[in-house]
Parts: sequence; structure tokens; C-alpha cells
Amino acid sequence: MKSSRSRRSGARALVESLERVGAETVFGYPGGNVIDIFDCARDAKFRFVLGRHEQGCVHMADGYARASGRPGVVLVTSGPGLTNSITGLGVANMDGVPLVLVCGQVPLDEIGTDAFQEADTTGLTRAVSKHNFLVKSADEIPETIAQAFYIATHGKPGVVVIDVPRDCQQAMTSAEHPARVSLRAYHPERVASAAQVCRLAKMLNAAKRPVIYAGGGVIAAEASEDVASLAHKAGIPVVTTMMGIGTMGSADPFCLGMAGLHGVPAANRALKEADFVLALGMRFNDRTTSALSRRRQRMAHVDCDASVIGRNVSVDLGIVADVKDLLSTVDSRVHPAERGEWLARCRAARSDATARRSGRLSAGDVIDAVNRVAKGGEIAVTDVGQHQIWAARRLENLRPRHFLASGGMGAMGYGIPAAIGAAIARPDRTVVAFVGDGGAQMTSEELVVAAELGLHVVFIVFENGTLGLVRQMQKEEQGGRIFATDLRSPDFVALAAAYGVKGVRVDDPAKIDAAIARAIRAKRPFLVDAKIDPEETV
Ligand SMILES: Cc1ncc(C[n+]2csc(CCOP(=O)(O)OP(=O)(O)O)c2C)c(N)n1
Ligand SMILES: [Mg+2]
Repeated sequence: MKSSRSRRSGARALVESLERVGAETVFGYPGGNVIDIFDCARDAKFRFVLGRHEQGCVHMADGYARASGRPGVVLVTSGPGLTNSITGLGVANMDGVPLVLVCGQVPLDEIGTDAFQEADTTGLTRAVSKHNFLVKSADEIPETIAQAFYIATHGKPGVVVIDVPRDCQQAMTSAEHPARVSLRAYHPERVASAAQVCRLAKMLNAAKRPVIYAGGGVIAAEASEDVASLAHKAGIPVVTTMMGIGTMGSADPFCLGMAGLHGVPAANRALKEADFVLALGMRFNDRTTSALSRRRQRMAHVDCDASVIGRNVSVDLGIVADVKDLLSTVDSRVHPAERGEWLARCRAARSDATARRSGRLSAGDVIDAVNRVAKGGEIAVTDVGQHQIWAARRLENLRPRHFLASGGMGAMGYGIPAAIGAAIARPDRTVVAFVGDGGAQMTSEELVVAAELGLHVVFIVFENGTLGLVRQMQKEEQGGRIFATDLRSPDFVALAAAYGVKGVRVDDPAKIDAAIARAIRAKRPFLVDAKIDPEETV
């Protein structure tokens, strides 16, 4: 190692490297085996945000990453700090969110001795990360940080974990942050061949009823505008996965909304009736394939991750490439077309209504109120359950990076902390969190962070007194045997007040617009406890 730089501790080198890779916010929670790094973070260039539980810290970093496009960074201690982080890592990794977690570890010579707060970080995070590192000397730290950020952000984005033993944090090193990262075994950039581009253009030009099926990979690749311009040029309606929501605003006449198991009828019908589907930046997990079950349509699938092509759905043409690059190359070969009749047929099916019983506040009333008041300018973050599906189906005019949800993992507890992370990333936006009364009780402790930082987040709790989505399954699939789903909640307005967050309770459809408007005007965290009908189903 060269030593033009003065010697400093591994912890100091780590903080310097985080600055060098451009980390401007780090989320985390301290502890004994990471205390040297925290000591150096005191005067770092980045801002440190203290969550109240490591799961919350990771979801915050995830929300920050999804809303900004920059990798989320988390710093936690060994043992319980790491195990508390696992759900958050799984959520981010499954949804292709770039995130780097640094955790403390017991000193090298104590690893494997059942030392206090020792956990097998490598073993525990293998299945919830794209890659993990165990640092074995202070000299490795700058290079490891550089590689971790490279891996997290290149190819399909994902989670990278760096386990840093305490003695490596304390040891002195002269190792410098590398100017460039070169990894012998990881070269994810792939481009489509000329033949593939030609074939795709031919398939599109020949199609009578084509549909674009856009996933989260379109948003991650910043290719939403390219999708819209292809759709407009060639008369192709666009449906999305849940992760792809925001690719195209619902005011665009080519946008048919979310398809799949929980999708809207117009989107699913278009997929069923299509003669050609162009799937972009998606995995075809089980939620997204329902409309393809009796498929007669031809299909092309483009994704930057080779492992998803042909895995769950067999396709006529598979292309491993960056979606944005691919669209820019194929564009000139696609003929302009109207496809007026096909578009009219697809559009006629648009319109969606949630079931409601008159007089009571429904989930649809709440979401419609957000549509009216926020007019699509908000960043919407959801938890998991019925409220998530209602929001995904019904929110209007969202932009790319403006709909955040735990898609792959479906982890309750995501909404509140992820909304906080999004608000930190985008102080210029109103963030609206849609959470169930079940999920709200999993991570409500993070509300105090929103109060402490004065963040502009509107937390809407859909209080139906039940774990609604599971109760609905019990009603519809388990012969109506309701068990362990109806639950008592705290007084959410009082709970928010205890954390320093103002709130209001609403159960009258006539008052919901005013409540949402007041929350949005507040310019500080505000909770709306919406009492809705437990019998409403999705
Ligand atoms: C961590 C976690 N545990 C369990 C589940 C299973 N689950 C999916 S939806 C749901 C109910 C959610 O209830 P609530 O938060 O009240 O939302 P609602 O469906 O009522 O809108 C449950 C228990 C889950 N997704 N995540
Ligand atoms: Mg509920």
C-alpha cells in the first residue's frame, strides 16, 4: 500500500471512504463494536440520522434510496444490531434497491468464540444481500467500501454488507481510497446484439395488439421517459408491476395502471388480449404472471439481470441489457403507428371502484382525497396489506420514484420508516405514508424521528381494526373462519402526540378532504387516523 496519506485508524479511513463515495446521509444505531466508527462520524461530511430500531434504520435508508436513486447507507453494531437489520436488508435486496450496510463485529481473534454480541454476519446476510464482505485488516477498508458501493449500484442494484471487526477499526492504516474500482469477477454491463435489437423491432412492428409491461427496473434505469416516448410513437398501451408504478402518470392516455394478481381490470385485460408483450425491467414473480396464465401472446423480456430471463415465464426473445440503452437503440427501428382501435379498446376498460357501504368512510374515499389535494405531486409510500393494494390501484399521476412499497418481500412495518427516509431524500416533496393499523404498530417508534427532524410526512393510518388482507383471505378462502386477525390498536392520535406528531381522527367521508389538506399544509409530520369499514375488501 502507498502511504502518501498520513496514517489514521481503520474507523477514520472508513468514514473518509464513505465521504469519497458521496454518502451524504447515513442512517444507523450505535453499539460497542461499532463505537470507533461512530466516534469518527461525529465530524464527517455526511449527516447521521439516528433511528429507533435497526429495522427502521434500514427501511429509512431504503426509502431514501428509492426516492433519490442514490444508494442508502446504514451503520449498525454487531450481533443484535445486525440481526434487527435483516428484514430491511431482505426488503431492499428483493426490490433491487442499492444499499450498503456497515456493521461492527467482535475482534478478529474472537470470531467463532461465542463472544458477547457476536453474530455470523456472513452467514446471516448471505440470503438477503447481493454480496457481503468480512474485513480482515484496516488496510482493506477503503478498497472494500469502494467495491461495496460499486456492486450495490452496478448491474441489478442490491444490498452489500460489510462486517468490520473492532480491532480493524482501531488498527492504523495508510491505505488510500482507490481512484477506480476494478473487480476481476464482476462485469455486469451487457449490451444487446444488433440481431436482438432487429428482432425486437420486427416483433413490435408486426404486432397488432402490443402491450408494454414495465417493472421497477424501468424506474431504476431512469428509462420512464423512453418508455413513454416508445408508447406514444408506436401506439402501445403501458401496464406496470407494483414496482413499476410511476413509470407513466395515470393522466397519460396510454397508461392502463398496475397489472397482476392485485392489478386493475383494464391492465389485466390488455395483457390477456395482447398479441405481443414487451416486458421491461421486471422479474415475473408470482404476483405478476396471473394475467399470462392462458397466454397466447408472443413475448420479449428485457432485464439487466440474466438470471430472471426465462426463469418463471418462457419468452420468445430474451435480452440482457440496460433498459434505457436498449430502448434508445431500438427506437429508430420502430415504425410510428396509431393502433387506434386497440388503444380505444384498452382505454374503454379503464375505471376502477372499490366496494363501499354508504355513509361510512371507505379506503377509496381517503385515497381519492389524497388525489384531489396532493394532485400527484406527492411521494406515496405504503406499508403492506389492503391499504397498499388500494393505494397501488387508485393513486393518480405518480411520477417515477414517487411510489415506494415493499413489493417482493411484502414486509409490514416498511411504511413509516421508509417515508421518513424518502422525506430526508426529497425535502422538496410532500411524502404521504399509507399504513395499516397492523403495520403501524410494528414500526411506530420511528414517528419520533419525523418529529425530531421536522419532516414533512403525512402518515395516514387505515384503521379497520383488523389485519385486513389476512382477514379477507380467511373470509374468502378459509370458510369464513376469522382467527387472530381482529386486533385492538392504541389511540393513534394520542400515540402520535406522545412522539411529538400532531394528528386528527376522521370517520366521516365529508371531512376527509379537509383533514388531508390540513395535514399537507402542516409542513411538518402529521398523522391522519382514518377509521374505515373492516368489511371492505380488495
Ligand atoms: C412482517 C409481516 N408479517 C406478516 C405479514 C402477513 N400479512 C400481510 S398483510 C397483513 C395484514 C396487514 O394488516 P394491516 O397493517 O392492518 O393492513 P390492512 O390489510 O388492514 O390494510 C399481514 C398480517 C407480512 N406481510 N409482514
Ligand atoms: Mg388493518
